[in-house]
Amino acid sequence: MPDRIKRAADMLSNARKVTVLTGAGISAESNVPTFRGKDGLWKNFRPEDLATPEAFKRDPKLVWEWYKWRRGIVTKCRTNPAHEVIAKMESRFSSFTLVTQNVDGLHRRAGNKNVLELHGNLFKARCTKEGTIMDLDQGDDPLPKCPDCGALLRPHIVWFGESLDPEILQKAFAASVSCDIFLVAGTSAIVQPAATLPLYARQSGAPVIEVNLERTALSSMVNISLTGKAGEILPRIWEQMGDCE
Ligand code: BV8
Repeated sequence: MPDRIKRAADMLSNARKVTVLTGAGISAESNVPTFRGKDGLWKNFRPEDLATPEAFKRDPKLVWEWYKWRRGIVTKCRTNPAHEVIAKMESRFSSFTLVTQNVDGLHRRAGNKNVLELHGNLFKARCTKEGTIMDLDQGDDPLPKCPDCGALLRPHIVWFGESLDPEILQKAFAASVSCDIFLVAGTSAIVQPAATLPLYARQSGAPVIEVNLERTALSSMVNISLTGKAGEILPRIWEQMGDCE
């Protein structure tokens, strides 16, 4: 493992354009629940009941209540060393794109600016009539309404069966096919189209480095697979990159 960490650090040290894809595992050490692990959200909740447009149509109060509960968890969380290294990377490379499937906003809290949030953001809402995206202040309202037109708001989250924002997805694809190195961390790489991004990078000639607690569907296709906690491995890579501060 120390050898592979050193190799990853050397590869990153020599890169100019870096793209990073993150998933729920990056926030696990901040105590934000993941989706598919032993204590993952999908062990206790059914995505069909909470994270589809049909679920929202059937029972918008229940869906809003679930997202409010998740916002409450995230509000109490702090960023962890994995978020902090990824934030420092943004100023280290001449071109850096962070693509995240996370909706918790912790990457921005850690200091990243160039973030493509593929699946939306827990702290934003969208007007169901006009599509306007806004910061969310739900308060005690079980069914928040648009301040402009009074229509029902919905969480600004990409649910299963919904298309991702084409502009954000296009930028994520472009950053994946044009980078020198692609780093993927804390994702089971199951949900599409996010899971395909590392494969696009690989096909375009960029080495892919994976950091995950366990092996994933991607592991056999990456150049370096590092198994362990992102909050421990990413700081070790950063330390070995040299001339970083
Ligand atoms: C779409 C709601 C067009 C938001 C989420 C092609 C093939 C098969 C299926 C499909 C396909 N294309 C589309 C689909 C369907 C579907 C899909 O991918 N299904 C999967 C399950 C097979 N995709 C879609 O519907 C997407 N839309 O493609 O539109 C379309 C439309 C109709 C029909 C066809 C196409 C929309 C996807 C939106 C997903 N929204 N959830 C919410 O409430 O938050 S997905 C949910 O999973 C989260 O958003 C999350 O971001 C995402 C990804 O999960 P991960 O982040 O990877 O988390 P997970 O728990 O799985 O894994 C955590 C990992 O961390 C683990 O590997 C663990 O080992 C690791 N870990 C844990 N701790 C640590 C760690 N690693 C390091 N350190 C640690 N400390």
